[in-house]
Amino acid sequence: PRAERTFLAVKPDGVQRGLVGEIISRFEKRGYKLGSRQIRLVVEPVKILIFFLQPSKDLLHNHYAELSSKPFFPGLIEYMSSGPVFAMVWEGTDVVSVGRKMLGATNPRESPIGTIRGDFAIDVGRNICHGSDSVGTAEREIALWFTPDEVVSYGLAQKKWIYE
Ligand code: YYY
Ligand code: MG
Repeated sequence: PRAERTFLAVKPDGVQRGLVGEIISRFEKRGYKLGSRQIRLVVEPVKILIFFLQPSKDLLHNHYAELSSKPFFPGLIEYMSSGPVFAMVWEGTDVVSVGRKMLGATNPRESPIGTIRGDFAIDVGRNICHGSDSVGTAEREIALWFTPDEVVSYGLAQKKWIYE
């Protein structure tokens, strides 16, 4: 077991459907630690809220680079750039793989009940959340979405009650 970080994002449909709190809550209750402080708000002209980012198509092309030849890629970029995304860094033991299990399968209809996608989504192109698929991908995605000063380092008071 390793202490590691992952990049999670509530996609535009998850934001519009009011699922940000639900998704944060599941990771919080599990015992994981939120590591992102704030991100640049690039939704013009409103400069209101931290944690929100309407990703540019450039950012999304980079983020999903390995999928660029897939038939669903153009639709994926349209969908992901259609509104603000709630982007986060979470930290904890095996958070990349456990986080993926908490999200569920890519296709929500094949995702077990009890997972975020299995509980709240139906179509693969509206699967409400993103989670890095490996430790290496996570570090790449964190560096892509955040600057180093946007990631906080602090001790979690409940740590000794969660980890043995
Ligand atoms: O990591 P994960 O999000 O579970 O799946 P990926 O294979 O990385 O695909 C990224 C993203 O692309 C997926 O969350 C939805 C979309 N997508 C799609 O629209 N149709 C597919 N057949 C496969 C993926
Ligand atoms: Mg993926």
